[in-house]
Amino acid sequence: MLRSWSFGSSATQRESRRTKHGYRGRHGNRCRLEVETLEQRLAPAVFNVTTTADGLGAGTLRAASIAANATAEHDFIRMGPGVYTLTLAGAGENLAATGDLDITNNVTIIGAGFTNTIIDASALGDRAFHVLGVNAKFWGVTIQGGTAEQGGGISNNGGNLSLIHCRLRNNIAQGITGDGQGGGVYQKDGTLNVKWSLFVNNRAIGAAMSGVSDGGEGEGGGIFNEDGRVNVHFSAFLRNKAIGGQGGSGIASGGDGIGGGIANVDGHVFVSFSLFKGNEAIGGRGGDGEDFEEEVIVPGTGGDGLGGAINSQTNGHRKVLTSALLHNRALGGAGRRRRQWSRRGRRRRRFRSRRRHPQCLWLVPGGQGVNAHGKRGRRR
Ligand SMILES: [Ca+2]
Ligand SMILES: [Ca+2]
Repeated sequence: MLRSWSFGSSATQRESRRTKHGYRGRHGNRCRLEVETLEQRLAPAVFNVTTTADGLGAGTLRAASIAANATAEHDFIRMGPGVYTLTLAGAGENLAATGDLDITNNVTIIGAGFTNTIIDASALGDRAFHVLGVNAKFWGVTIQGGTAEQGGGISNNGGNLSLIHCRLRNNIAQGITGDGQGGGVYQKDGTLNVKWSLFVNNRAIGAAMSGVSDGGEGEGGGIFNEDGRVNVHFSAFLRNKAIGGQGGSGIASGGDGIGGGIANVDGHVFVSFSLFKGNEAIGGRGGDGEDFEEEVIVPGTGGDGLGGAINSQTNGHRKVLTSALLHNRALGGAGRRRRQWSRRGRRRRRFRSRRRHPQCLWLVPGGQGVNAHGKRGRRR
């Protein structure tokens, strides 16, 4: 319990001075020392990560995460330079014991700069971090190599996530039975603040499907946001991709590739003083299908490519100010070959088509003009 010395009123305390007979106020009145019990104070702890290895032993990033979760205070985790490789597999667990590092209490993770402190989840078979309804702030780290259906690098479920001087690269949201959402970050019902950070070569990939199922959608190569708020300032999105999955053989369509850099569904996205370059939204190929009555093989249609840089649905809100959008592309997926039988034998012809998706707004290939609506990506 914290305690303090009290010298009577605060005014007297400020003006008191020590004499050889004790403390006296400005007007010479003697003050009596008292001990006063204060309310419970929460003192944050600093957990230093002292090894780049993974595990539950002392000094690991995992142990620091578990320890920070265990206290009610907003703690700090400090990491020096090095490549911190996460290896303790076990996805679907939410206490940071295996797989991703789950954050269940407010925390700030501080690295030595994103070129020096690298958190690598490529051997984990899971994303790197999972924020569950709390405040999580990252400063000066790279997060790379993570894989999950939602949030290859980080998943933020209802929390406040801040990425400052950070880099997310080579993370993949891989759909297994459907959509892949948020190669770098997946967010649902939360707030994401990105400042002075890089998203590089992250991918959201829809699952390739079988039977009559359409291919899964790839949504948000860099960031996928649903019902939340995303603020991006002084940051760059480079070569991120949203790729739709291939449709099944039952005349199924390819999945859409939506938002190479950012995909926004029913949420808010605000971008300023940032660069989007070389991001792509690519629709998946339609699957081969057979119509036995007509004796034709009917290919499924290709998925749409929507928003090479940013895609925001019409019931979402997005604002892009003073930013550069260069060489981003939205490509529709191709239909498969169409083979048709006739009495004279088989003949083949190319069949290409794309589904329309009128509810979406997306940026044209090349990314000129943030208010360009409804332009279709070119066919492949
Ligand atoms: Ca804590
Ligand atoms: Ca976990």
